[in-house]
Formats: sequence, C-alpha cells, structure tokens
Amino acid sequence: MNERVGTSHWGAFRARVEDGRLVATRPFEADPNPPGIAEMIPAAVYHRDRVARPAVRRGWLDGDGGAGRGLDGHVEVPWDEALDIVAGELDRVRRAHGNEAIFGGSYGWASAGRFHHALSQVHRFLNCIGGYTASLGSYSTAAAQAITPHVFGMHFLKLTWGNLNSWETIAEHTETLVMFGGISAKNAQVGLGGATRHQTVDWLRRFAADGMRLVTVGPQRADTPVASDWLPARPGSDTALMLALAHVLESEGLVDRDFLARCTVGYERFRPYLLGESDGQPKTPEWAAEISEIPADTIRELARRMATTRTILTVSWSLQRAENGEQPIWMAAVLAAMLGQIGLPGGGIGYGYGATGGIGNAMKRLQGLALPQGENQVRTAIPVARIADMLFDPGGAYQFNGRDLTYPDIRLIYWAGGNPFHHHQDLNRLKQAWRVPETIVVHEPWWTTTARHADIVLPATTTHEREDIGRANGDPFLFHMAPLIAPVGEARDDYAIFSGLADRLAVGETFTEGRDVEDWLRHLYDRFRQGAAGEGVEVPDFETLKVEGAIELPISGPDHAVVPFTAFRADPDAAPLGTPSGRIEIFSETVAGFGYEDCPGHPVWRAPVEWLGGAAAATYPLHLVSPQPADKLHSQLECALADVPEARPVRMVMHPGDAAARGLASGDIVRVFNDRGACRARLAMSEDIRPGVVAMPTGAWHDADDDGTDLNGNPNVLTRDVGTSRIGQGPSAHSTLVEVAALEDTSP
Ligand SMILES: Nc1nc2c(c(=O)[nH]1)N[C@H]1C(S)=C(S)[C@@H](COP(=O)(O)OP(=O)(O)OC[C@H]3O[C@@H](n4cnc5c(=O)[nH]c(N)nc54)[C@H](O)[C@@H]3O)O[C@H]1N2
Ligand SMILES: Nc1nc2c(c(=O)[nH]1)N[C@H]1C(S)=C(S)[C@@H](COP(=O)(O)OP(=O)(O)OC[C@H]3O[C@@H](n4cnc5c(=O)[nH]c(N)nc54)[C@H](O)[C@@H]3O)O[C@H]1N2
Ligand SMILES: [Mo]
Repeated sequence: MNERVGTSHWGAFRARVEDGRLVATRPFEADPNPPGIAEMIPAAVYHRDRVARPAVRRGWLDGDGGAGRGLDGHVEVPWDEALDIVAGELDRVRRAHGNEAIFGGSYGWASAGRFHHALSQVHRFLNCIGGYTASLGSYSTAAAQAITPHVFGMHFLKLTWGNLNSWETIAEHTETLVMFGGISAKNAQVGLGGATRHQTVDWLRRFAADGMRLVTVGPQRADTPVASDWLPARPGSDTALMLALAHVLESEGLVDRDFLARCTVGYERFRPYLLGESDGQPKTPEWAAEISEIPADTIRELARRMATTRTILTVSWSLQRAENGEQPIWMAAVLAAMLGQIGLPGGGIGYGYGATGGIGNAMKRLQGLALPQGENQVRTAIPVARIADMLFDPGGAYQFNGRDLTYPDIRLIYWAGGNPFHHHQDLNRLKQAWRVPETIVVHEPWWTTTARHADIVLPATTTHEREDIGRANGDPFLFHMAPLIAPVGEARDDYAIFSGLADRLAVGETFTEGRDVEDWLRHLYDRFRQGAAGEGVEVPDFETLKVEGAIELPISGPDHAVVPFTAFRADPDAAPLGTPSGRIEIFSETVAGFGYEDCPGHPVWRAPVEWLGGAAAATYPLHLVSPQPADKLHSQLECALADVPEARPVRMVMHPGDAAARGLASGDIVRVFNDRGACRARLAMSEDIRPGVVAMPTGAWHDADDDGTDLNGNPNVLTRDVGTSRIGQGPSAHSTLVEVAALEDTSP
C-alpha cells in the first residue's frame, strides 16, 4: 500500500494505490474543509467511457463533410496511423488555406499540473507549425475583462486577484458586506491549478459571528453559505438596484463629493441620467422596486446603512455572464466610488470573492511555472464565446470593444483540454455550426460529447497518469505530482502526442527543445525558483520537492494582507490608474466614442431580451440560472457521477409555489424547454429560491433522444448564444427563460 499525494483543481488528496491500481482517495491533511469531489476520481479514471485507443469517425473516412458528426461511430486505429492522419490534415489545411484556417482557441480548464496543462501544450505546438486562430477572454469573465480596463485601467484578472481586500482585512474592518450574487462556498471548492486549504466558509462564519451585517442579493439564498439578509432580486436586475442605491445617496446628501472630485472623472455626466434629467426617468427606489421586486424602503435603508458604516460591495462573476453583463460590473464601481470608501481598509469593492478558492487569500504573488507558448504568427482571434457565430459566418463583420472585425474561415478545429459541448450556449445551434469545418481533432481522456462530435479522437492521459508539478495562483502549496498509475488503455500525454506530430511536421526540435518530461519539469521548476528568489522567497530544490510531495511556501498569512487602492486614494496624481484620466472612470470618453447603443459612456440599466420583467416571460415564465455544479468541476468526472442511481437527470431547484402551480412534486422528472431546446431534470423544491426562478447546474454530458430532448439535464440546450454586448461579446448564459412541465414518459 502506498499513499501518494495528488492534486486537482478541487484540491489536494492522498491516493491509495494497490497493485498499481488507484483504489481510493482521502482528504489532504492540511485542508480544513476538503471537498468530496476527489472521491470520484478512481471511478472516473477507470470508467468504461475512457477513450482506449485513437479513433477516427466513420463518416469522416468516407468524406461526409462533417454531416455525420455526433451521429455515426468511430473506428479505432493504431497511434502511428492516427498521428499520420492528423499531421497530414494540419499540413493540408495550412497549405491550402493558411494557418488562420486552424481554430486552436481550445478553451477549457483541462486539469491541474503546470507542465501537462493541455492548453499551453496545444498553443505551443500550433505556434511551432505557423500559428492558429485564437480566442480571447474566458467564459468566466469575458464581459468584465472588456469593461474594467476602461473603468479601472486594469485587467479584470488583476482586479479580481490582487486588488481586493483580504479576508483578514474584512474581518477586522468591515461592518456591512453587500454581496451581489453571494459569496459561494461550493464554487470556492475549486481553483485553477488547485485550492489546497479551503477557508472561504470559515471566513464567512467568522464574519457572521462577529456581527457583520451580511446582505445577499440574488435569486438563491444559498449563494451565501451562512445566514444573511436575503434580497431576492430578479435575475438581471442588479444594475437597476445599484442605480437606486446610488439615487438614495445622491438625493439624501450621502455622496462622498471629495472622493468623487479627487479620484474619479465623469460623475457630472452620469448624474443627469441618475436623476432622470437626461431620459425622463429618475432611478428612484420605487423605479427599481418595479424592476427588481425589492421593496423601495429596503433599498433606502440599505443605502443609508452603506453610507454610514464601513461597507464592501462584492460582485460575483455570475452577474456578468448575462446580457449587458458589463453594466453591473461598471455600476458597482460607480456606487462604490460614490460611497467613497475605495482605498480604505474593509471598504470599497471586490469582484469575485468565492468564485474560486484562492480569491481573498492574503498572499504574495509569484510568477512562473508556465510552459512557454512561443509566438502566434496569426493575429486573428475571436471573443471566446462567439465560436458558433464564427463557424456560421466566415468573413462576417462584428464589433468587439471598439474594433470592427471579421470572422475567419475555419477549416480545422483542434481542441485539447476543453469541452465546448459543456461550456457553450445553445448546444443545438453549436451542433449545426460544428458541422461546418472539414476536420475536427480532439484530445480527450473520456468520450465526452465533444469527443463524440470529433473526427479524430486521440486518447489523453489524465493528470494521475503522469509526472507534473502542481501550483496555483492564490495558493501557498507546491506539489510534486508523481504518476499515481500507468496510463489507462493506450492513452498518451498531450506532450507526447504533440511531440509525435511535431516530428512529422519537421518541427520536433522546436517543440521539444530536446527535452523530455523530466527535463522540462526541472527547467520550469528552476526558473520558478530563481524568480521566487528574486522576490525574496526561498523555494527548496526539485529533489526536496520530490521527496516531500507537498511543500507550503512562506507566502501567505496576515503579513500579506491587501488593502487595494490605498496609494491611489492618498494621492491619485502620484499613483494614477491606467485609465486615460488616471482616475476611476464613471464616464468613459473611450467607451462613449465606440458609439454602441448597448454600452454608452456611463453605466445604464438596459432590460435584457429574456428576463422576468419582459414580454418573453408571457410565453416562458421561469428564469433559468445555470450555475456551476457543487459536486464536480464543470463536466469533469461526470461519467462516474452519472452512474450513481437516480443521479441523472440532474436536479433542478424550483420554488414550491411554482411547482404547485404546475402540479409538480419533488422528485418528478420534468421537461424544461423553450424555443431553443428541451432537457429533462429531476425536480427539487426549495424555499431558498425566489419564485419564478429555477436553477439547474451545468455539467451533465449532453445526450439527446430522437426528438432532441437532452436526457441528462444539460442546461446549455436552453441557454441563449448571444454576446453580452458589443463591448464584451461574452457568454450570456444566465439570461434565459424557460417553461417546465411534467414529462409524460419517464422511461430512461
Ligand atoms: N450555462 C452555463 N454554461 C457555462 C457556465 C455557466 O455558468 N452557465 N460557465 C462557463 C464557465 S465559467 C466555464 S470556465 C466553462 C467551463 O468549460 P470547460 O473548461 O470546457 O469544461 P471542463 O469540463 O472543465 O472541460 C475540460 C475538459 O478537458 C478534459 N481534460 C482534463 N484533463 C485533460 C488533459 O490532461 N488533456 C486533455 N487533452 N484533456 C483533458 C476533461 O476531460 C474535460 O472534458 O463553462 C462555461 N459554461
Ligand atoms: N464546485 C465548482 N466550483 C466552481 C466551478 C465548478 O464547475 N464547480 N467552476 C469555477 C469557474 S470556471 C468559475 S468561472 C466560477 C464561477 O463563479 P460564479 O460565476 O460566481 O458562479 P455561478 O455558479 O455561475 O453563479 C453563482 C450564483 O449567481 C446567481 N445569479 C445568477 N444570475 C444572477 C443575477 O442576475 N444576479 C444575481 N445577483 N445573482 C445571479 C445564481 O443564483 C448562482 O447560483 O466558479 C468556479 N467554481
Ligand atoms: Mo469559468
């Protein structure tokens, strides 16, 4: 028996390996709140849905032009033959159409481990053969990434990772914590690269015990894991609510004029809109009460409380994964600026607490340990969530953050480490778009829906089958990830697959630089060590890490606590922001200059097409939110979870009143539908969701019956595939209306 340490996006674990077989995992000792997710790893690793051997789709071999994708089966071929085919296709397409015709965006979370990070591998490889059409932004925060540089002069990831008050500082100073979208304990279980010590829930418990006023705004009470005042606003109405809070501040003399004058620009251009002088509609609490269904008096009381106590406003990433998702991000900044507490300990604004594990941890940031990706000769890149638009409309014009662009003509898609049939919206539309390219290559450990829709499927190892180094942003631990088991079936590491292809395309040496895996690990690790030493952090050598398995670096704790924007607040001329004015931009000349009706020069309330207050609600009266799943990461480990009796279709939470109105009961298998599609779900009832809203987590593998109804409960057959706005062009999954009815036929 041998208990090695492993790590994953959902944290570290101890692995029990018997006779070369992974039999069980148990929690890592340093984790006070270990997630249960790791328990599924053994069942998933040996699951019958593993891709055993390279496989080529029958219809592709017959030259069906993509028509059979997702319909026909695959034939297994030996590795050499598969690699010859893929190398041949890459070469053919780049010669005939140029490298721009290869879509290598390959968005996805892949798995933990720094070297074998599939996206770094695929991008490095494609750069070696002349480049590829890339994707920009993320499904997580595309809209926020587009807007915050205009407002704060800073990339959103820098804002959400480094420029928010640490938990320690909040505990010490904050009196009122207003959480738009809550601070989610289930989401804090995971972190890109790992989250070792899960502390978010403990911090929230402490805030509650200390008597901090906690307010959750959003459709689900449980989005905050401790008791809080719940304002069950309609989904998509947050901007209106924030405007009304701002209106109270303005009309009751509670605005911090000095802060606005010193640290912001453009309030005088925004104020006429707030007061209704420019559009005839004052943004009063009564106005917002109609939109959000939060009583006007509640809004007034909250605004006064925010102005008279040390207050942080937090905004979850989910708010911007919706139509006009840029607006709540921008308006929250304006509201915080009016309160004037930005730059004070425990005051101001923070985006993304709880979205992943490391956010809010007091931590020294260290760079490095990433595989160098080289340079992409192709300049074309699309906003990540516009993939179906791109495939449907080569040469088509679109606007994105001030630029007029056209979609490239894609002939070959290459995907390693992501699952578009998990992450994209309106899957029935994606399925059509996916038929367009000539060839689709996917590396996958499992027969996911994406793999089943690919022409050539190359079996990849999981992270447990190879040696790697584990480390994550916002986490003090370093892991040596020894291979726990031998590769399953004929699976190969992504690195080995790309090395084989690079050889065939005469760039073997460029891709590998003559290094094997061990050489790369040492090389990346040594660079990381040197970088850390430059920051005054001593990192033990690789041999020591190998022996120890896990090492905690001395980079976290109260000494590293952050109070963001202090220097800026003290002297905005000496420490300006990266905006054109050097100030927080309440009005942005740049954004106004784009001339977009859907994102003018200051934040505005714009009703989405699909929300409970609009015309579409007459036909589809329920708002569907599709949050992240609590029991896994996205679609990963799903095959094992789905095997548990009664686990599929997935649970969908509904208010008892809405269920009664439809004659539905807890446990019923229901049909959830709109004009875009339909799926099954297992009904669960709860008073903790506001009436009119249903919540179904993402992650079930899409599989449809003959009339197209998704059997497992994948909400993305229902979601809308439209960009957040012309600024962000992000995914707008949370803006979706549906209806729910009993399913006549409940046979599996
Ligand atoms: N409706 C709705 N949709 C959403 C969201 C939502 O809130 N609502 N959220 C969106 C968000 S924020 C995100 S980030 C996306 C997530 O979407 P994805 O990141 O695409 O989802 P994953 O399931 O993590 O996909 C990773 C895939 O990589 C595979 N993989 C793991 N390790 C390896 C490896 O070593 N090599 C290779 N080749 N493959 C590997 C896994 O088996 C899995 O299929 O979903 C988005 N979709
Ligand atoms: N266990 C687990 N954790 C994860 C992930 C996972 O797959 N599994 N994925 C990770 C990833 S990639 C990301 S990007 C983050 C995402 O983190 P978030 O984007 O913050 O999380 P979501 O789960 O999409 O949504 C959180 C809640 O927002 C609420 N909500 C939806 N629409 C609105 C609205 O209009 N207004 C308000 N006020 N609330 C609304 C919903 O009730 C939902 O439960 O989570 C990460 N954490
Ligand atoms: Mo994400």
